[in-house]
Amino acid sequence: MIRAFVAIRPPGEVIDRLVGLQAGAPGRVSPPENLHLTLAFLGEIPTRLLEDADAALGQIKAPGFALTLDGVGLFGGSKPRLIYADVAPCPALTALQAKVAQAARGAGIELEARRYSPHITLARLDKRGADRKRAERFAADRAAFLAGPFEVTEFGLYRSTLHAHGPVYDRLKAYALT
Ligand code: 2AM
Repeated sequence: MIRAFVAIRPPGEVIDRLVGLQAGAPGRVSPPENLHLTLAFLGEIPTRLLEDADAALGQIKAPGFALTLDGVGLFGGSKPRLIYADVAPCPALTALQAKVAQAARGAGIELEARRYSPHITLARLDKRGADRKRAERFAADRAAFLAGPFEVTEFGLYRSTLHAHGPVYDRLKAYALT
């Protein structure tokens, strides 16, 4: 079984901006190599299904597009569990995500039903909500964060390996947007 997801990796200068943005964040900050924008989380799937997903993802025809990161948000309501960099509305991203989801489902992968909410995870928080005050201040103080626009020219299929020190992500495949 392989834990896999499909994602966009921002270019180096945007990663640098995100690393700067993370300074002072509460919780477990994502290391620079883990920063990405998920398009679909495929879950723990057998190798055969991963191969089918790869074939379907390889068939996707979609143009490249410009993406802008805009602001900082929290997921989890009164017990925030995650701090993220938000993504400015981008119809081309929405269209690509729909194609990726369709490809994955077509390959027989069950995706979560919840609505797609594009974000880049900056830090994961204490589950009991202990970081709430700091997280809220952190996000509010950085509401004006802006990075990009940057060109998205490809997306990738990634493996996630869970370790005690956090997940390690490896890109297995890249797909060009043309
Ligand atoms: P997150 O950063 O918001 O947690 C690899 O785990 C990627 O898939 C992460 O970007 C993660 O999003 C995303 N993902 C979406 N649903 C997930 C789930 N149920 N479990 C783990 N990761 C998930």
